[in-house]
Amino acid sequence: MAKLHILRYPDPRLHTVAKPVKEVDAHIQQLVDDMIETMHAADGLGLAATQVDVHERVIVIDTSDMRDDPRVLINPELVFKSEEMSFSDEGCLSVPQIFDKVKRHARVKVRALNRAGETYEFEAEGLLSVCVQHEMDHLLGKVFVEYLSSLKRDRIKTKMIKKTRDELRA
Ligand code: GNR
Ligand code: NI
Repeated sequence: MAKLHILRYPDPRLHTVAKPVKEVDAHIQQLVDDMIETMHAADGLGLAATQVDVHERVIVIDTSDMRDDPRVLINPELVFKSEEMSFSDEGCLSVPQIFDKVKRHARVKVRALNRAGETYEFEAEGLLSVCVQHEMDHLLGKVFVEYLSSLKRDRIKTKMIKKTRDELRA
């Protein structure tokens, strides 16, 4: 197991579009295990491979209270999106300490492959639904701040660049 480095916005690599996984082999399973370790160590609810600079369609999500029930979503597709939308506060491990409201489908149904390479489906609402949509955006190269006004986004960009520079100096 290994903890991976998480890219920070505005790193241009966060805008890479991920490719579908061709085969769920030992290499992908190792990536999944490392992503779960990285997500748990960072106290995140989810992590997309894009955030660790791997551009394949792999997501891990753990919204369980005990943080002991990680879901693995390989090549995820939304097979249903509710017309009803809802707003909730989002954050991102690639944009630390920034939280803002984003509008998402209230409910979604997801089809994906698990860590064993088997197809499964689940329905999500609430926080899990938000996380699924947030992580699937990452695989398309999209970060949640792109839903905010350009004024807010520019302020966040400046703040992140400064924060990263200060951390490197310290
Ligand atoms: O840890 C995370 N929390 C979170 C809170 C509200 C909506 C989405 C998220 S996902 C985020 C982890 C992350 O950056 N995943 O890409
Ligand atoms: Ni994120």
